[in-house]
Amino acid sequence: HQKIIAINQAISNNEFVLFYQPKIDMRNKKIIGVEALIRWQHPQEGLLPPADFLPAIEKNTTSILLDKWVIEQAFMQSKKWVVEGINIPISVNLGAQILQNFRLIEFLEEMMYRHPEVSPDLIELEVLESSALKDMKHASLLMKTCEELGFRVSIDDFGTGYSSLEYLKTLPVTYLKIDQSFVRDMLVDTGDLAILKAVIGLAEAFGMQTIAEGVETDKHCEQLIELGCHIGQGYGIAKPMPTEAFEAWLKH
Ligand code: G
Ligand code: G
Ligand code: NA
Repeated sequence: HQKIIAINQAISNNEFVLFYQPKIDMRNKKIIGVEALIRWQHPQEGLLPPADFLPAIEKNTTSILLDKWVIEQAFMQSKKWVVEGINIPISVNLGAQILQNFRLIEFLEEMMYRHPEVSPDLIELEVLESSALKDMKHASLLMKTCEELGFRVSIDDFGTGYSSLEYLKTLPVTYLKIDQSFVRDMLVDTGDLAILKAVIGLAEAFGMQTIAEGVETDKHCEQLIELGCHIGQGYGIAKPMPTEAFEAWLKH
């Protein structure tokens, strides 16, 4: 409980920051998007990763506050980049609470109204397969409305949540992000390789693109391209970076 209070306080004190991790087309190394990943710049404990604070608020409305903060930051960052001629979509992660217990559409419409310079297709919403699954009917309706507003929607950590394929067929999803556990071991584990192939085939059949998470080596890149997954994200490409470091990375 103490932690939830501290996190609420930290939101008001502006102690959270976003790091940015590029997603590239591995065939030509061109950037196709960037994922915003939250960190807590704690005044005493230093820079804290999400694992240190998200679990405490996962089931609490504070997670909605934090996700709203992230979405608004993404709009503001996008506005700055658009002015500089950087038209790279920013993706944000949505927790289960904001999907289930919040008027997300009204909030997104408010963001569009307050930040008209930002085309909604520059904002991508990453929905965990496991949280979409909790109420597929609701999630699928929500995703459709987001897509109708012009946002991109992707399913995160795909392969870990046993999505109903029936629903997947009808979801307006741009990207399926393949969970890093399958990517990490694809070179040594034939089971993971088989899952990877199946997900890539499924995405193709449904007109979705795949993004491989956790790409750590050139060997992974080569094999993924061969399998038909062209977009990658991972430490082997670039780590999540603060804004200035990301902007410097872009120039190279
Ligand atoms: O950045 P890192 O690799 O430590 O992130 C760990 C996990 O935390 C990621 O899998 C991601 O889903 C989650 N996460 C990171 N940033 C956010 C955020 O802004 N909001 C939510 N809800 N989850 C996030
Ligand atoms: O689940 P999500 O897609 O949000 O994953 C993002 C998380 O994965 C972040 O915590 C990020 O730091 C981490 N991550 C990104 N690339 C790699 C990688 O190549 N290897 C590992 N182990 N973690 C990664
Ligand atoms: Na994500």
